[in-house]
Amino acid sequence: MKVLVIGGDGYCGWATALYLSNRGHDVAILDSLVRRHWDSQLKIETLTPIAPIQRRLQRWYELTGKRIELFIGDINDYPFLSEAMHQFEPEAVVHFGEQRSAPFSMIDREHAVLTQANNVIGNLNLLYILKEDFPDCHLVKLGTMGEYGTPNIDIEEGYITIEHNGRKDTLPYPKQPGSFYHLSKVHDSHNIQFACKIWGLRATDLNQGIVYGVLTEETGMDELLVNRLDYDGIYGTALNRFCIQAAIGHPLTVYGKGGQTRALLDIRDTVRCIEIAVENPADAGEFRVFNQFTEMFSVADLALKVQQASSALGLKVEIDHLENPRVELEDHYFNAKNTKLIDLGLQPHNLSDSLLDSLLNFAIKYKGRVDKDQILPKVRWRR
Ligand code: NAD
Ligand code: USQ
Repeated sequence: MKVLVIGGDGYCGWATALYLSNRGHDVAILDSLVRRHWDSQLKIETLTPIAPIQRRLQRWYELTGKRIELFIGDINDYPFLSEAMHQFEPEAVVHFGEQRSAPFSMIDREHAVLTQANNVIGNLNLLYILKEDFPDCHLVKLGTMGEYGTPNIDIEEGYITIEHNGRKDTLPYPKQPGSFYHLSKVHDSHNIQFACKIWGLRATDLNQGIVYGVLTEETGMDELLVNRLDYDGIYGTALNRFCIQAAIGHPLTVYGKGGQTRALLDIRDTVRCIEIAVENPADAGEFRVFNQFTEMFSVADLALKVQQASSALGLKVEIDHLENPRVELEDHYFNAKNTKLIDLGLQPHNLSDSLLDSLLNFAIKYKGRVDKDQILPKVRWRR
């Protein structure tokens, strides 16, 4: 199939673009490269030295003979988006191209506005170009498990059947997100659902959990194909961050009690989930929602696992409980469903000692690039 990967220079998008290309799909990447720009503005860098996108794609071609077309530009620029879509004529668009850090969105007014404008308007432009000229193209949109928040009941996949005053209906699952970033995803979901209803578009909203790991078969083929791996207090996410902290002997930064439970998945499962969604499109008019994760862990559990795996490698690692910079429950019920992707064939890579071992060794390999000043969290949610 012809698949356009928006945000294909990023962590999930790069791994996905190569994976789909390797599996025989005709892939193009669209990216504004704004993430590289935000990194330099924030004076942060991925742990891994990532090559310029053109160099990455050239290397991919040299190694595999497969071409990935490249469109550099912003989906907020509608004429650019329209031209790229007309040039490539995709059958599916995978949309990763958003500002994805919760702390970034909570820095100040400018960053909250930037996040919501970039994400919500970009996604709305995409809905319009699909409606205008590609009504049959399947939109595969990356949402987040964080849209649901942490309700005291089981989390369903997108919808919940409710009985109220003797009547019954299946309604969108309530959303209680925890940052202006997570809120932008909720706004996107609403806009996509509305567009499917009024224009008959076909869309899959993938409520993805926290992604961990770095190596996929494709990105591990060559140093020039290496993926980004964020460890800083803005873009670094829980488990990846803990492994890099362990590698440099920094105490693991658990926020508060660490009882916060989250849904997680291996990056090798991210790419497979996208393939499953692309190869099994939603029906015309259908707004389909899958919860894209494989396991649930508390933050304290994750820290403990990293501590144990580190000790097996001879690293002595301490766990710190920092004052929580966020506003979130640290003790709560969390039980989310995730059967839809498994029913369609996902075979999860559960978090294992060997994965932790490989991630720790990967972090050790690049530890000389770590800027220790970027480890502690600097953004606070409270006034
Ligand atoms: P990333 O920051 O590594 O990549 C995002 C890419 O999108 C970047 O290359 C950036 O330049 C590009 N981009 C952003 N705005 C754009 C725009 N307006 N036009 C064109 N390109 C634009 O992020 P990631 O970790 O790969 O996340 C990808 C998607 O998956 C995001 O939507 C994120 O919300 C979602 N997600 C990520 C995780 C995770 O743990 N990383 C978990 C759940 C959901
Ligand atoms: N946390 C710590 N210590 C750290 C980092 C995080 O205790 O050093 C805690 C946070 O307080 C939070 C949890 O770990 O309770 C997860 O935080 P995170 O930074 O790993 O992930 P989050 O901010 O939720 O965002 C990440 C991605 C985002 C994606 C989301 C999926 O950046 O794009 O949408 O994971 S989910 O968490 O399911 O919403």
